[in-house]
Amino acid sequence: MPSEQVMRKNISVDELVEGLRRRNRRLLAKALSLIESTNPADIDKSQSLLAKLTGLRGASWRIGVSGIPGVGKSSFIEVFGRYAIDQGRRVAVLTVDPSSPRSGGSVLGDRTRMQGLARNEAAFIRPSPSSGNLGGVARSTRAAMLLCEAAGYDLIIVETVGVGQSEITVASMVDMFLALMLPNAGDELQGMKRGIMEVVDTIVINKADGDQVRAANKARSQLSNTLHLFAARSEGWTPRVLTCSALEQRGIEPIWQSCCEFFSAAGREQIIDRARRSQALDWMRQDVSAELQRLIEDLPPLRAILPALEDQVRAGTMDPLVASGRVLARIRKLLHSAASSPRAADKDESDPTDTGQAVSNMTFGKSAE
Ligand SMILES: Nc1nc2c(ncn2[C@@H]2O[C@H](COP(=O)(O)OP(=O)(O)OP(=O)(O)O)[C@@H](O)[C@H]2O)c(=O)[nH]1
Ligand SMILES: [Mg+2]
Repeated sequence: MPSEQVMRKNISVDELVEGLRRRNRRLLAKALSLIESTNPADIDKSQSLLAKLTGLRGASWRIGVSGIPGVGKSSFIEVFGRYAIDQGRRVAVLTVDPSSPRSGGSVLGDRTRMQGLARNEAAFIRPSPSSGNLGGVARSTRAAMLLCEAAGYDLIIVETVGVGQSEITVASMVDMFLALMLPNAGDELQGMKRGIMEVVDTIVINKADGDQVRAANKARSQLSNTLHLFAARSEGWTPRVLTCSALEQRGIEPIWQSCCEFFSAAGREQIIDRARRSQALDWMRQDVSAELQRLIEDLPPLRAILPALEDQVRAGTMDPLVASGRVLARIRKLLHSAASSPRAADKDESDPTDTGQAVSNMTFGKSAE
């Protein structure tokens, strides 16, 4: 939308920083749009915004909430978030949902399930950016956590749907990870992914109401026994299994107490701080690798050889390792010539015939046809 673009461009980074400091929700929303933007001008601006926020973050809890579709994540966050606000917290809810552009219905579903929070002055709800792969969504969610913290939110909840890689990604960006499960979870232990058991700090069995109470209690003891078989995710913390009903708003207090203990028990502060620093280093490295790959694939000499190599690998006429060897050899050559003389690299870039030649000499697999 052009009007949105123009408006965003007119707001300076300093105004955004000041807006966050003043806890202005409209400017927080603008800052979030800025960091989600892939427009090159916005990227420079969002970098300087993030740079200015370093050191401005207050103490916060970052909690991930995952679970299969329909387990009750949004309903739980609504009740849990309101409980947290009653304890004096300011709550930001972010969602990571890279599977598909979110339909209007889905966002609407979340809003109606988190109505109390959505209307509360002490809460801020931001759905996942509407497009992008998991890497891109995770990148902007990490930055979004920092913006929300700068705007005074001290409980950041990241909701993600528990299918595929997204829950592991979210686990790597929060301090504490909660997995919501259904009362029949105990029966499904066989099928339960090992991955999730290794990243949970607390399992919450939701929908422990009506005729499901007994099943939920049974699942609780089965899961508690199973959890012992896995290494704990967080140093000095033994994962727990609790039950609740988001619908009936029961069982929330013990979950809150468990969080308080997770964050406040002796020695936990240093452990969490260390974990955050190590996460920060991982983010930096991941960000560099992701961008590096894009930059390299965009270089004309690479663009000149990649499609042909990919075609041959797809057709089975070239071994994938031979193809990747060719690509890497070309990258090394480019890096070497760039390091010794930038002009040599330019020359290489402007010589597509050379690459074409190289490709036609590379038909290693042809003889096997
Ligand atoms: N009986 C019962 N139903 C619940 C409970 N919590 C949620 N539900 C219902 O379960 C359905 C799904 O709830 P949501 O909160 O939207 O679940 P979700 O996990 O956020 O779903 P997605 O965002 O689509 O992945 C809704 O119909 C809720 O009313 C609960 O504690 N007990
Ligand atoms: Mg939901």
